[in-house]
Amino acid sequence: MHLKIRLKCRKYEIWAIWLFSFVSGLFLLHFSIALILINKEVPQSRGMLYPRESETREVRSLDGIWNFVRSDQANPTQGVREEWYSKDLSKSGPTIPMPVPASYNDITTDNLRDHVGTVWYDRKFFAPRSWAVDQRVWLRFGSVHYEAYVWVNGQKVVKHEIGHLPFEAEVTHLLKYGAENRVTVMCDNALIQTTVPQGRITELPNDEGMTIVQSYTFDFFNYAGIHRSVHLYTTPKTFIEEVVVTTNLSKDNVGGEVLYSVKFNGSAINEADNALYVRAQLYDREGKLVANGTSDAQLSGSLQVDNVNPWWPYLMHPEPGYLYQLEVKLHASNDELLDVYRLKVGLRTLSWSNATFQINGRPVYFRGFGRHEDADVRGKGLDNALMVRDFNLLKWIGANAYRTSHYPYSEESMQFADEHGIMIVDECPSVDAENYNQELLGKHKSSLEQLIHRDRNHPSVVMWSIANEPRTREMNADSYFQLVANLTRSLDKTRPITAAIATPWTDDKAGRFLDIISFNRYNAWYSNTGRLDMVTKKVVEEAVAWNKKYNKPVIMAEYGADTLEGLHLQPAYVWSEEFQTEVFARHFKAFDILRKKGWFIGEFVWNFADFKTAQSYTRVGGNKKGVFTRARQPKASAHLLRKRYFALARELDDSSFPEDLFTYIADMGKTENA
Ligand code: BDP
Repeated sequence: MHLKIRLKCRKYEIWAIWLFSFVSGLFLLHFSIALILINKEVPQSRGMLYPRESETREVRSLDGIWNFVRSDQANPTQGVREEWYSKDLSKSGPTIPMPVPASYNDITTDNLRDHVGTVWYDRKFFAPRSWAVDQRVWLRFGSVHYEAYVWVNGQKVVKHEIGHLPFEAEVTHLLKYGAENRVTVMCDNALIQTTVPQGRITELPNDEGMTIVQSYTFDFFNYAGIHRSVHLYTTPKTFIEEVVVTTNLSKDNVGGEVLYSVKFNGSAINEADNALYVRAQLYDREGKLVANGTSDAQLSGSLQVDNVNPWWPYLMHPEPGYLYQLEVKLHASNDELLDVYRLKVGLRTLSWSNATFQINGRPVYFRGFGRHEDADVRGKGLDNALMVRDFNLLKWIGANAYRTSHYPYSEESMQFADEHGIMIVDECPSVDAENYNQELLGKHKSSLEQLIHRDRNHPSVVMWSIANEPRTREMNADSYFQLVANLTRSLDKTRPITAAIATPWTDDKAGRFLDIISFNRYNAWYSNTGRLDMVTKKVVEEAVAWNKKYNKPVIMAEYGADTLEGLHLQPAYVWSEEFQTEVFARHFKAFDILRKKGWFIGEFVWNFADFKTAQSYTRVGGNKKGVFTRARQPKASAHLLRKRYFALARELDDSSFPEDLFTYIADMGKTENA
């Protein structure tokens, strides 16, 4: 089975590392750069519509407390060899309770946090008797990190690699209806040189002998487990498997068009007459029908909307995030209604040039953040309370965008961004890519294919980010990123492509394949630490150099400084709240110089909130570059950033200031009631 191959690879890797200590480092380097990358097809995702109830569908959540076992690190395949999935996990050994969704790492008080390799989950559930008739049943996981193997009643159902992305499988034939069933999941968190993201597994001596150690270069904790909701849902025998929506607006934004294309799964009801068709109806926010139509034989069609309410970003319009509801009804040729699926649709257009990015014909300036899905206790587990709090903070601070650094975020948060008019730079899970090889390329491309398949209908998604800080000076980086960018473009021509690059512009080989250049730089932090007088000019010079090299719009995708909340030092000194505030102000000055040049289109602070990282002497409990603490309370910099973001919104989008933006200090020459 594949796991064994993985483990063999891991062994090979360990072996290779040993070998590496005998031969020169250069030998391996030359070995890897000599590889020629071939463009191979990636597997095509199917289905995966977000589970929604309708008159033809039922949805059941399997979230809750599951049983959990960690494997012996030295024996990760034991459970597979001993077929733990064939009976209740508790029969194979002691289990502990584990919440789903959540990362398992911070739940217990022992060393589960640093476990490397496989862990097991199981739980029981009933399948109602009513599901036995004329239904199909699907088991869907929002995300299991990093790799998952799933069994139902002891039968293998699905395997999925790459975290933060959904997967599903039909379980109709495996369920016992009107009876109890069991779902078992084995999850493997190991990251090696051919996973996305990459990591290394090494065997090192410890006090008891040898132990396995996971390392990685990226700067966030490798949380693992069943991170998002698990659903069972039913569909009719013949059902709507996919809906793809694109939208157009007339030049004056008054007329709108919704183009839809549907795929069905199942046999047509009347085999002799295969002609299924779709009825599509579009409802506005008040539930009023504004357009309807019937598809062509390929199940595609278009709806025309008069006096449209376009989808606008937050603060660009008094009514941002306007969504219509598209109702898709699949009919048999005899008009019998087979299936109904509803989804939210925002009507907007995107366009870009070598200097601007426009939404509905108006230039956009991004005021945003790099973020993480990260919180105390639940790690990267979906948490609705946290999600709603985060969106409240985004709106409080006047941001209009964030990047899903450094992996796809929950589907629930994408829907929330649609509703609230927050623009998303949607990033795949490739971080710090290096040692480019064929297998890595395949998985990197697959991660983008899965991401685009999942997120293509979200109006909030305005750009694809194909990598964060890839080593783009390395040999092969050009052919590698050309192939990755080509695939992305072939899957979606309606959105531009970017990548957050930290390689110096002089050495970068990937920028020419992007539509928009994003760069990450930590002036006064990683370079010239503490030198606030060495920020503004350097930011301006670097942005100008990127623009000159590639003649494309430029975004600063990361800048910032670690800050311990409550540490105050005047004059500003690294780690203090004064320092972070001052670093921001020096950047703002640079951004204002750059904005005048016409091609600088956005600023993203690193990071929205403090987050957990691997243990390191440069991190005190994690990365502290948050504008908010991990508990989502503002640092001093948040108040400054809020003033800037609202000032930009007023200047660029004519929006008004919130009443509490400025604290009264003194009359300042005006009378109070003037
Ligand atoms: C950048 C990375 C980001 C890190 C950040 C930092 O893109 O993931 O967290 O640096 O060091 O290079 O704070």
